[in-house]
Amino acid sequence: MTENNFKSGYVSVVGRPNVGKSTLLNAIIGEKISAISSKPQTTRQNITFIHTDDDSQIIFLDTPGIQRPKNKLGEFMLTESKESIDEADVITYIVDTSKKIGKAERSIIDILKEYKGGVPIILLINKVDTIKKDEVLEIISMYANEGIFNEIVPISAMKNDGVDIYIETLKKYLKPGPMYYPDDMITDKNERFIVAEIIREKGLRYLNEEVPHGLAISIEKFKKREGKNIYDIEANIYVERDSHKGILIGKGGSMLKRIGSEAREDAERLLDAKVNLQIWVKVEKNWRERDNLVKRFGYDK
Ligand SMILES: Nc1nc2c(ncn2[C@@H]2O[C@H](COP(=O)(O)OP(=O)(O)OP(=O)(O)O)[C@@H](O)[C@H]2O)c(=O)[nH]1
Ligand SMILES: [Mg+2]
Repeated sequence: MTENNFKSGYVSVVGRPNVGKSTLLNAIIGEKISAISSKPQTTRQNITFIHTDDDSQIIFLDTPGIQRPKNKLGEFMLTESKESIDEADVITYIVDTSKKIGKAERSIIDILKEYKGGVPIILLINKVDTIKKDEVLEIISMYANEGIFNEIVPISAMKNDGVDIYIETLKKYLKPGPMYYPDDMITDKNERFIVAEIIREKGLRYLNEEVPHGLAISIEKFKKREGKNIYDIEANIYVERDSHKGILIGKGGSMLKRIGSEAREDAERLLDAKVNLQIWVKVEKNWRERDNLVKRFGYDK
């Protein structure tokens, strides 16, 4: 492959909350970078995933699920998703296997119609592992009727099924371009960020209702011990209310212990080292409504 045939470009991956955007991108890169959970609104900011092979470099943006904002954090999240669409060379829009185009999906399609200035849009129908083949065909034709998708590809991000077909399809729409990042770089986020997301993900897994959505993680210390393969990490978990603090800590500290020990295991895998993780719980009343706090917790340009 000569330099001239090398292709590259930015690909924005958008969709409703919970359709599997982060699952797909983690699968493509083969590393757990983005948090994944069964609760909506897991991803809160754009995260770059870089996929480099012999003839291309694709720079994917994982984005927050598009929905109407309920607070300042929600406003930031929606801005992130929309900006990623603005910057994209190719848009990837992910939906799940719902048989009807609901209100939430309709509003995203409207946004895409509005933005479509010659930017190709690939539609991915995810989670096809949960339905039958003929149902997949029905869903494909339902979306084809919208008339804005250059390609429609059914996949299962969780089973890594159809993901290679998606990458090959995507390459057809990339233009010749340079290698923007070193070929061994897979994300623009550092280990500190990823560890914070690991902790938040465990919170999303084990806590319910509003509590997990009001978590913010701040890494206070992140240090490798001199001459040893051990990291000392200290984190604060912020909750929005005093009552949430008790829920997060749990009976006799059991909930916090569970979150901490699972987060430590994941962090050890990420860093390939032993991790000593200490977590404190703090309250910042209604921080998601407060501009300065939203920014302080990293939800800022
Ligand atoms: N059955 C099935 N489940 C999937 C698949 N892909 C993702 N999921 C599940 O769907 C849920 C949401 O996945 P995420 O990757 O966090 O979804 P997201 O679109 O990034 O969500 P937000 O960040 O909230 O916008 C998780 O429980 C995943 O395990 C799939 O191909 N099949
Ligand atoms: Mg996500």
